[in-house]
Amino acid sequence: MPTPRHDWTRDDVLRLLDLPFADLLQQAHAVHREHHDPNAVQVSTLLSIKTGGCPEDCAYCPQAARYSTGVEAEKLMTLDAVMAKARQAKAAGATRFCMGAAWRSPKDRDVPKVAAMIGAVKALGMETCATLGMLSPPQAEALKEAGLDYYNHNLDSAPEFYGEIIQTREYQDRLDTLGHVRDAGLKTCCGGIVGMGESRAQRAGLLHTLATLPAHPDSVPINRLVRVEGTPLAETRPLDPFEFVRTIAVARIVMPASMVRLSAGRAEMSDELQALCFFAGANSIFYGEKLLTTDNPDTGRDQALFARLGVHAMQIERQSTTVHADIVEPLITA
Ligand code: SAM
Ligand code: DTB
Ligand code: SF4
Repeated sequence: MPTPRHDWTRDDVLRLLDLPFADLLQQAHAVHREHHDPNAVQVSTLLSIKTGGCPEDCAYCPQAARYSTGVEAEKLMTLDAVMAKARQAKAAGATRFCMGAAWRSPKDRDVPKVAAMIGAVKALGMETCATLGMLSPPQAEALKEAGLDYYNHNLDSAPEFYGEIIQTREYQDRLDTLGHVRDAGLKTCCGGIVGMGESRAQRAGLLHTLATLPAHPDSVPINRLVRVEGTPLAETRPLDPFEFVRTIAVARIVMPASMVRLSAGRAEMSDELQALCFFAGANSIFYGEKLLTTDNPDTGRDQALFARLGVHAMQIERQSTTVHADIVEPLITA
């Protein structure tokens, strides 16, 4: 298997996005087959452990306190409540449980509480992921110590488009947190959102930044903007679905060994569009009726889609500290 390149130029990435659709998909699918089982999809369930009331101004986000979106601010969930949701997710066939909090960054006093959740979810035999905002190096280390496998922290957009979307923290803050996460030995989950009104060149800018990080993210979530009423992006013109598929395909080509996650926005996608995304190289999804606060397809629809496509859920096999996600089994019916 060829070693992934880290020297992509922005022009290389834009040239890929500009290819005729069939040429791009053929290339992306060939890369996909070279590095992954094309019929296996990793399945994670998300839970919002701390919802709403966020001080940040991310223009897409229903959880920002400053927008009237109908999302009420809640306290951090209890360990028992989180465990009940994790058990449910496991029974439904998810192998990774991802806990999200509407924080700019966690307070030090919150870290032991989240660490307890991570330890308990891990003890169920699931992989763990968290997305809690910016982390200091000691916070990243404490989460690793608790048994965290992945940390999700997105770049969200190209550097030059970022200022149109978020003003309460800098692009560099995100790069710094990703560095702390890598230094702590955590796996990185890092991607962005498309369909926020950016240009194709700006989508190339996002993909180029991701593909030239010091290490390719282990997991690359590509979110299609979920337009939430009350947010500044509520009326944004929906992205051409083919442009979304192109973004997935180029992510696959430039980060060939990474998992590419067909992330937010699936509730509004047809089965055919999702199948095209899998063909283009997407090999993980969020599974379960809710993302954090917005809808995701129900589990029955996903199980039926997997069956129709002959797709299997990736299972995890634990050997000491190394996790191999290479055994495939059918998605378990709840
Ligand atoms: N507060 C933490 C942070 O921002 O890092 C963690 C949770 S935050 C909701 C995680 C990610 O969800 C964001 O970086 C963004 O990429 C994605 N997201 C939030 N709202 C979205 C929306 N309306 N559509 C698509 N993706 C969204
Ligand atoms: C990611 O890239 N997408 C997920 C996860 N990481 C945390 C979140 C999507 C959130 C969509 C809006 C919501 O449900 O609130
Ligand atoms: Fe807060 Fe995260 Fe939403 Fe931004 S994306 S407003 S940081 S919850």
